[in-house]
Amino acid sequence: PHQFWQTQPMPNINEMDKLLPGPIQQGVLAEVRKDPLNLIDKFEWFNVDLRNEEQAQQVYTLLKENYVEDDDNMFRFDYSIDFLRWALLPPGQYSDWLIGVRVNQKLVGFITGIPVTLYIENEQNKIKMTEINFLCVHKKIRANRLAPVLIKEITRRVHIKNMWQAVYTAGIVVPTPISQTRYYHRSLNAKKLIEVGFSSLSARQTISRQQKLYKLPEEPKTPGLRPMKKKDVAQVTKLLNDYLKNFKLYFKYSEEEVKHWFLPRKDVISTYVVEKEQGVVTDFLSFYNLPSQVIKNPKHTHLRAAYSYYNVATQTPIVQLMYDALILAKNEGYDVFNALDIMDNDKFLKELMFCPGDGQLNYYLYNWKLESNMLKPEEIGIVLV
Ligand code: EN5
Repeated sequence: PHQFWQTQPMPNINEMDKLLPGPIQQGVLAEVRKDPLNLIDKFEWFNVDLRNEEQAQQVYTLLKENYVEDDDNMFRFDYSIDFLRWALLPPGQYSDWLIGVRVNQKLVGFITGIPVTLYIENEQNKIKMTEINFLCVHKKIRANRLAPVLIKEITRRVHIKNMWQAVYTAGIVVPTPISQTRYYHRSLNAKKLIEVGFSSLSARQTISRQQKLYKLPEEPKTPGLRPMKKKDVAQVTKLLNDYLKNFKLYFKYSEEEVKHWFLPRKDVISTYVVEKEQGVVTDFLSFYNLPSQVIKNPKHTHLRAAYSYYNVATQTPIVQLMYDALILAKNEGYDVFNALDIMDNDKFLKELMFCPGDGQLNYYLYNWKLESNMLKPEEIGIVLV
């Protein structure tokens, strides 16, 4: 098992305590291979330009048909092109960190990195690294062991930039997670969730009882709640960075980055701030739009899901703020609101009637040994999209 991961600088479950906290291997820039890894016949590397319409379309289609599914293969993520541009073209992005593999011009493999500054366990460990995402191999060539090659190639391109760590998440367990978190779901459209098989009715339940149970008011309750604008960037940056210091794993955001990650983009990211008195922002909430394709259903093709992103409550009670998030998401047409049990989410999940899902999300650090081998979900302060 794990033929590939055994060869990588990852803490091994059995020998965890022999390692010192910090980097597992010391990187040497001069030793980094200068040319791309070899690919088998007809396969070729290609740097994806997501600003190019045709290339964006190719990535979109590869992911739509071959990316992550739930355990029962009923739903598959359907990231939109605008979403991919948001997720993969942040400030400081490198043009050779969006890596494709083609066969006769057809895209069959993909992996991405974006630059991040991550704080690990304490303020001394501030590390510039990459956040890896969207590893995808076309279903028809899964036997070729292309995934390890994609991982090694992006690792090489990250090393060339003198960076030696990475952060990533996965639904599956490989050596070795630093935290295991769970998805929670809040029904917004009970009838549709049942029709597509996302939720099921227990013996004593009926659709109309569920609809009643999950009913929401028409308008949010918090006075001064409004969509975030450019003028809020400085205050949101401060609120966000101050809040994130409470966790053992968090990014530090520049104002440039907050502009990119939080300013509302239609059907991609929604951010609402609370402006209590004239000009003073005290709280904000945010969620991103990630629909899933419903794989086999006569009536519905898509499930519209909002995913909780970062929420900071300094004046408004967190339960009230997130209740408003549910109302806003419902009004924007979402069927379900999803959140992980990370950060302070535990403080609102039960009360707002989220239910645990059947999916886990494992967090990983590449080439880093933590002081405490495992972090609790509530110690995690980062959300990967
Ligand atoms: C990339 N860096 O499994 C990593 N979703 O619970 C991506 N379950 O939607 C990794 N199976 O439980 C992503 N409904 C890993 C997640 C992959 C997708 C996934 C799970 C998360 C999910 C749903 C549907 C299950 C369908 C059958 C689920 C039950 C809860 C229900 C919600 C509404 C109210 C009643 C209860």
